[in-house]
Amino acid sequence: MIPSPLSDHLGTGILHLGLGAFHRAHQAAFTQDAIAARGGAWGIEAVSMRNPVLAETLSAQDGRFTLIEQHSDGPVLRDMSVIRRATALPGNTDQVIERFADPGLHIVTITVTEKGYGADIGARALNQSDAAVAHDLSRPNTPPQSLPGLLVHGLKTRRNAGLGGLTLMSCDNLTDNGRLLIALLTEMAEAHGADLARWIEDACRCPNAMVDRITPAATPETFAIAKDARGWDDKAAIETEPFRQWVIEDRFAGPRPAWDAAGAQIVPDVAPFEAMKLRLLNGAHSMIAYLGALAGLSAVRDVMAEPVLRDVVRRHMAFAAETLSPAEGLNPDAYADALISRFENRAIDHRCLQIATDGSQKMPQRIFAAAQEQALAGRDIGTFALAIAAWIKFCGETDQSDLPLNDPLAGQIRSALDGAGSGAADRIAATAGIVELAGREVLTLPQVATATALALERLDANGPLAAAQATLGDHR
Ligand code: CS2
Repeated sequence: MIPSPLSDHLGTGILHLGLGAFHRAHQAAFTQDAIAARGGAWGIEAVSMRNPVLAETLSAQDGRFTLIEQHSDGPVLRDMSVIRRATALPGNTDQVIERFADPGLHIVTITVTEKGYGADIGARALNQSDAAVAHDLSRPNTPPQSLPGLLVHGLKTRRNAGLGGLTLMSCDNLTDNGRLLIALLTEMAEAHGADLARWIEDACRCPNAMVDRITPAATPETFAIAKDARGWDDKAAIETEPFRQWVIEDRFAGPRPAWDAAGAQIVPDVAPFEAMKLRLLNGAHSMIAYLGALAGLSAVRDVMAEPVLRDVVRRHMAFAAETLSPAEGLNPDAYADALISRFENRAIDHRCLQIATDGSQKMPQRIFAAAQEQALAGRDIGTFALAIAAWIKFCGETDQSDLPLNDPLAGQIRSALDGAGSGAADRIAATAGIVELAGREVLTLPQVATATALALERLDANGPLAAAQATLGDHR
């Protein structure tokens, strides 16, 4: 066990929204290391947006938890103490808003998943048909219900206290996440008055950030490892891989932890790193999740143990790499090889069904955008068609099984697929007709529609392994 190096009296300069597994394995670890290296009052107050259980658990443990890093030669355990306060948002909205008026607060970080922003990710604006967003826009003087609403209430409180602006950083897998966040904040702030919107634009900064660390949901095995090592029941323990990466745009409103001393890259432009991660790692993850689930395989590591699936995943990374603009310091081929090893890590039980959730929010930036660029440039869309077909088939099959489709557009997907004929082309056209699906236009491009129909027919007729084999045969 690596003991925590942090003092008991650490100020909380960071407010984090979205107290999930990823935050504890990624940002908490970088921040604890940054404080150990260079100091600073950078303790974290973490807010659980929906589920109060984890906030209660962490509070009962004084914010301490065990981070289990699964190296090839065995686990390394770390005593984490950087989270100084854990709060559940339900029932405590006023208290969280008040925190913004703390002069010691400089940074708000966010991991609420793709769907948590109340955004129309295609239009890069607030999603007006989201009930929480609509509420916050029409009744700005009542307690907020959406993330942008909450942030704007907090920022208004800060401005009214006469304090300077904040850095607000999205750490979710969305294209240009910082620019998206500032656009949502200013749009929401307009409902409170143009002066607040201008203050946010002038005083606050939203850097783009690429975050990476594969962190599955904890299992009973996770808790058993922690208990063995510590002798007490750590119900907030989490397992993760050794690898971690954080690339942050150098765009801060005020001070920041020395995250670079902990290995984070602070760069002028995050876009090339972000595109490589979204298209190679996350794109391949979604492909693995849908093919794996259709094949009855439980985890990423099981999919990687099937040679034909492993090969089609590596091939997909090569296709995805062709869509990247060359950038200094990036080597997509070496990155892809490293990803294969990370996905093969036998100690990481990363479930296909976990990654398969919220496909409508993930496919646009992981698969659709790259497929569209390739098709419009007249290039082969290769494995992209297989990934899209696997998602459509997964949605249809999940709908008919006991397992509910876990997606904010589940209702729309269900009615589109239920109303379509059983033929591959019909299901693709029905999916392309879901107006809320960002990037759906790609499915209407003739090259994409034809290749996806072929892949879907192969999945229907012979299953995922044979479909992967046939795709590989087409693209030697
Ligand atoms: C995964 C990501 O669940 C998913 O959709 O693709 O959470 C992935 O594990 C992380 O982005 C890795 O950094």
